[in-house]
Amino acid sequence: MGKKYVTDFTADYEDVDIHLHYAGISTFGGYPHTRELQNVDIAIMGVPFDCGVTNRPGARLGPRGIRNMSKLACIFNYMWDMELDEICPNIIDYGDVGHYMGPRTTQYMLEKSYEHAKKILDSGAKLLTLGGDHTIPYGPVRAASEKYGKLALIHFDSHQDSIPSKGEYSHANFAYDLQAEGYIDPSKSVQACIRTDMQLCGYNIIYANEVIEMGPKTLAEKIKDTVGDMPVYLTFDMDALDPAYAPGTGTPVCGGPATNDIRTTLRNLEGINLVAADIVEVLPAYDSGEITALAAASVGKDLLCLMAASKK
Ligand SMILES: [Mn+2]
Repeated sequence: MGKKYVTDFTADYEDVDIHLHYAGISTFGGYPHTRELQNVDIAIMGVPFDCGVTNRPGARLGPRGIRNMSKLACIFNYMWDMELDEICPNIIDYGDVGHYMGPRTTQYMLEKSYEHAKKILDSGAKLLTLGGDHTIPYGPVRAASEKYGKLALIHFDSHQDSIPSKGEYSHANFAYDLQAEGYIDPSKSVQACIRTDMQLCGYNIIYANEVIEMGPKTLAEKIKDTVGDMPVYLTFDMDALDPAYAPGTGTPVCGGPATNDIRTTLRNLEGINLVAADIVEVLPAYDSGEITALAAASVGKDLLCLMAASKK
């Protein structure tokens, strides 16, 4: 499934698997859509869910928006001196799970995303989940912790998402609930780019102004020092970025870093033991010029490389 570039201009393009952004069925990175999990290195799974939002809806269209920009974002190896497809020859797009509209919508999403994440992780594959709003990490985090033990969380967000749900789930609860349930060790975890104040529950918080002042390489070192060699779950809320770089998101907050600073941070996290990750809160309807979806897809490519780096 290696990527082919257009070098033979006499070829019959319909017969060649040429990696064109605008043609073909839209899977993440152009990877094959299958649920066959034998020998899979990384599976990408969509959770088109946005019934947990407290402000703008529309993140249910996030997986489609991210997939649409991903062939453009995934084609180059810029910043990563690795051939992703050589280290991970079997990357798949698992498709979408947990979509249902009815009285049990949230519960159904929580159950199905957990079930499928568990199948993927138990097969030995790593998992990248595309949200959806920030209610979607429950299933993947629980499944990853059952496979790998207590997790360190790397949480990029402008919000702490640390309000206890008390069983009424929204996109503002997972960081509290999942440490209270014992899946995450907050003392070995980092919340970065924060610019709101919610409940403190033991996480190491690096506020957005500190992120910008210290720069991406220092930020990456601080995060690596905190998570050490623990299995890591990384969750990336697009509103971690400044709204100038990610306008298409549900609850934007001014004062965040640029896309390039965050990509450089991810590049410098090489060495962490990343077992699963997600990207959430892309709202295509509010996204001018597909900036946010492109940034999300680029972060997605970086996360695949970070997963591959931890396999080397
Ligand atoms: Mn947020």
